[in-house]
Amino acid sequence: MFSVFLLFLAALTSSVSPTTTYRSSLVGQTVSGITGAVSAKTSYGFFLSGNPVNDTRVPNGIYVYGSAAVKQVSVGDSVSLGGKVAEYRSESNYLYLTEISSPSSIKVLSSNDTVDPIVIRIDRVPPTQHLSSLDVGADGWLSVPNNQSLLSISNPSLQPDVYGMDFWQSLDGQLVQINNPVSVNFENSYGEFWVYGNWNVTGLNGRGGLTITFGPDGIPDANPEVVIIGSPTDGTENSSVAVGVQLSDIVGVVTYQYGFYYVLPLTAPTVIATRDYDVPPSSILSETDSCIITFEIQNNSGADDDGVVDANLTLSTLASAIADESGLTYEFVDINPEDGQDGGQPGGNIRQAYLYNADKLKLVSGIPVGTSLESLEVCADSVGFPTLNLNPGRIDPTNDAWKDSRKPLVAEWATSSGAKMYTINVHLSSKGGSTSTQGDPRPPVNSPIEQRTSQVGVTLSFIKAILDIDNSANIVIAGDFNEYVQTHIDEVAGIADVEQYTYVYNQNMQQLDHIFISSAIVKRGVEAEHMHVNNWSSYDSRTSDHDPTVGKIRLC
Ligand SMILES: *[C@@H]1O[C@H](CO)[C@@H](O)[C@H](O)[C@H]1NC(C)=O
Ligand SMILES: *[C@@H]1O[C@H](CO)[C@@H](O)[C@H](O)[C@H]1NC(C)=O
Ligand SMILES: *[C@@H]1O[C@H](CO)[C@@H](O)[C@H](O)[C@H]1NC(C)=O
Ligand SMILES: *[C@@H]1O[C@H](CO)[C@@H](O)[C@H](O)[C@H]1NC(C)=O
Ligand SMILES: *[C@@H]1O[C@H](CO)[C@@H](O)[C@H](O)[C@H]1NC(C)=O
Ligand SMILES: *[C@@H]1O[C@H](CO)[C@@H](O)[C@H](O)[C@H]1NC(C)=O
Ligand SMILES: *[C@@H]1O[C@H](CO)[C@@H](O)[C@H](O)[C@H]1NC(C)=O
Ligand SMILES: CC(=O)N[C@H]1CO[C@H](CO)[C@@H](O)[C@@H]1O
Repeated sequence: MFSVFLLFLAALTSSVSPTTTYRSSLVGQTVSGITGAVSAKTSYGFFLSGNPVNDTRVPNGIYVYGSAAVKQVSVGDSVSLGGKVAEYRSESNYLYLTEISSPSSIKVLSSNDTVDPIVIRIDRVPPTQHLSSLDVGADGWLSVPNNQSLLSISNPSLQPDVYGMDFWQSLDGQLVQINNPVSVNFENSYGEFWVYGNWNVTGLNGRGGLTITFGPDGIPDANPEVVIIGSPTDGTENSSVAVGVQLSDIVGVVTYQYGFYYVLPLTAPTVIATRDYDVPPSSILSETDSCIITFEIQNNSGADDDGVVDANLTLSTLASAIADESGLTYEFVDINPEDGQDGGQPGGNIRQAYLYNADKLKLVSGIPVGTSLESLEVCADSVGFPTLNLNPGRIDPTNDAWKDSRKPLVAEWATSSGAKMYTINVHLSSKGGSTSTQGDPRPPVNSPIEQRTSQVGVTLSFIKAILDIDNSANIVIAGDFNEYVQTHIDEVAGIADVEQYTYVYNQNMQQLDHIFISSAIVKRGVEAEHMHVNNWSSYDSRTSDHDPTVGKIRLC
């Protein structure tokens, strides 16, 4: 048990360490007589734990940085030392970690002492929705404009009962215990993984992950009750995890690095239980009724030949695979991009395409196929219905909004009974360049939100041109929007909020792939289902990082 008197550290942390805000006012000052028990050691430093502090905003632990000093102490030693109060961050978009640098006069006062961890859920309960008081705006942490302030400059008072970042900051340097942890993603390339413990969580989905949902105040929920588990301090090997895997209890120290609050476990937890990863087939079945169309949005298959922009080998391979599985003959259509102009993996010439069962749907004929740079126009046909000048065609491909990004691929279809439909296949700019959810800019930088907004604007103008001619036109717009929105078809089809995901990133299951439908289609009723075929059981066995979605609509 906790057998040493650590009054100096307790006194120190309330005035030196991150007090009741994020940053210490004593940075740069030299301090002496710091006393505490060593709760954990890494190669570069160690964590000191002091007496409990009544004020839950004040951490009673601190990181001591110094690889030589590490060699002078053991876990369980009560020590006294001096040093300089310092702050460190490896990147300007991260928060600062307060630490004691250049430790000196290290004296071991006693050994084999035990530090009691703060048991999360029993001693302290993490908030489940908001990250920071600085995430102002109608959409909280997802508000636009973002980067309205920097946490390191505003240095707000900690409200650990309300804000998730404040909660973990208030435990900085302390030893904590997480009972019954469950992972919510695969481990990353460093073997780190995100968990929640046996406390209340929000957004819990059927696979055991946490989905981004809306909180009771209508603001998106960031799931701050999940924390990332870093490298074990004793050098033990981490376990390979997946969504919903249950692990043994974790005791570790809270710290901040690489843009997130971490728990560094004293030893690696072990896997206790995995889940049933079976993926049932879609319950949405295709029908012979010529008015009913079943469709799937799935990932883009890029050809990676240097200088070669044709994707017909990739698409014919997919069509043959479908024929082998189902006996159905699928045709395909796409438009080659200009070499290297549509973003994505260099040389990949990633693009959207359509694979379709020609027994159900045909491209409306008599219209020329568009080229990479030709722009679609909507006009009225002889009987006053909308029609296109290109089929398929690309929306305003030379518009700046599409720089280094995929141009929407539009097609005009007819069923065997003569009903018409327009489909708009999008893949908006990716989120590359965004800052971490727990970083310094608040709300976090969501890159390039301005470009995605322009892309949606250009696409909407095109849709409006169709609806201006026929406001009961059948229109489906689908694809990877690279943005979280509550999608239209999910709501119409009644998909539960927590099952609205097609992707997992860090601590959040999220929906980046969406389907929007025109009101004419909504009126006739729809079905939709996200097929979690990437059963999230192992990183290597997944087909793609996105899940496909199946929809069924009635066109007449
Ligand atoms: C901490 O709380 C306990 C119990 O409420 C109280 O007895 C004690 O005086 C408090 N200590 C400080 C330093 O406020
Ligand atoms: C600490 O405990 C270890 C093992 O339990 C023992 O070998 C060692 O002598 C103890 N050290 C002190 C200073 O009591
Ligand atoms: C956020 O804003 C700050 C100051 O306004 C600026 O210095 C910084 O570059 C911005 N960060 C990003 C990632 O855009
Ligand atoms: C979980 O939430 C419920 C309902 O809000 C509450 O009654 C309960 O005390 C919470 N449990 C814990 C461990 O926080
Ligand atoms: C799509 O799937 C293919 C083949 O399974 C894969 O190689 C490719 O990376 C995926 N593309 C995207 C954008 O997910
Ligand atoms: C791809 O298209 C090229 C050019 O039209 C053609 O020569 C080739 O046979 C096609 N390959 C496949 C697999 O369809
Ligand atoms: C998960 O899916 C992959 C293919 O996507 C498959 O290879 C693997 O066997 C599945 N895992 C389980 C446990 O069903
Ligand atoms: C130190 C250690 O065990 N690292 C491993 C953690 O897990 C990842 C992924 O399984 C491995 O690549 C690391 O080597």
